[in-house]
Amino acid sequence: MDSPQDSRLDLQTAADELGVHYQTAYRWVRSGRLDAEMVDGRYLVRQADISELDRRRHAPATPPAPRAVRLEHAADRMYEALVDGEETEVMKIAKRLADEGAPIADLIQNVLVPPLRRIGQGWRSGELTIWTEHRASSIVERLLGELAPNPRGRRRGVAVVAAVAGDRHSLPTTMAALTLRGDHWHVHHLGADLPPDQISQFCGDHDVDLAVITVTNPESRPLADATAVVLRAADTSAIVGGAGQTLVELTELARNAGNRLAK
Ligand code: B12
Repeated sequence: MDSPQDSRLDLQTAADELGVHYQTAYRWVRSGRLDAEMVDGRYLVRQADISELDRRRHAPATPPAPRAVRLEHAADRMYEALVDGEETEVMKIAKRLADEGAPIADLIQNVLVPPLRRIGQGWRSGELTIWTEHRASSIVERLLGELAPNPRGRRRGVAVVAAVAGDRHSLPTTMAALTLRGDHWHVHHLGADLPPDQISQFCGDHDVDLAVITVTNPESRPLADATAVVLRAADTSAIVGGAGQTLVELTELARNAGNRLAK
């Protein structure tokens, strides 16, 4: 004899037990969510399958993974997508996090920086080709363009972001520019490889409150520091920083400079 769990019920009775409309139970059968057997033109469902589905429907939802773990996981997927040149996937990963409310600086720092550093290491060791790095960098460039924030409200002041002549790493200047924009600065993003006299001239002509000079190529550090000295002498606040430092540090340094200006 069948045990009660083996007994089979028609679909209407199964729907009643599950507390759903017949059509819903029918859709679940069609989609494979509920096992059923067709006998003489009728669906029959095992009591055990009804109980199991009922249990799953009422089980507490799995708690979402802590944020840091989710970002780390996203960074791993981002690395794979960048190395494979899967631009659609890159956009999907980043936009999903942005839609969930991840601040731009967090997204860059936790989801884009780790893969780029890994790509830099792979390129250096010969594990990755130069074109893999170039393709990944181009994708990141386009992604950052899509993510550019434009928050409402009063601006803290006018900032310029640039890297000096000899430093061709423009991506970190974009990261800095977006971070400051997200933190309510009005930002002129001048990019990389800029002669220092051009930076000074721009600051003089545009009433700039703060110049941020990003350094990624260590050989450019002396010129970046010298440029900052010239800017400060002309009464423009200037901060120099980059490789190995974070966007949180940048935000704090910029805010401190802004507070000094306000006094
Ligand atoms: C992409 C890339 C390139 C691209 C740049 C494309 C572009 N459009 O930007 C190209 C191909 C042009 C390039 C060229 C070179 N590169 Co390159 N590059 C990289 C790579 C992979 C990513 C750069 C990046 O986007 N960094 C941003 C993130 C990932 O790094 P980060 O340090 O955390 O950056 C943060 C700070 O900059 C901060 N920040 C920005 N502004 C400010 C300001 C302040 C005040 C503060 C506090 C913080 C801050 O924001 C970022 C995020 O937090 C790096 C790897 C790496 N580790 O960075 C190599 C890397 C920087 N490159 C390197 C090298 C050697 C070169 C070349 C010399 C190679 C060559 N033989 O030609 C040339 C130099 C060209 C030049 N004259 O500048 C080395 C530098 C080694 C070193 N000595 O430190 C690295 C580290 C790769 C490696 N592992 O060897 N590169």
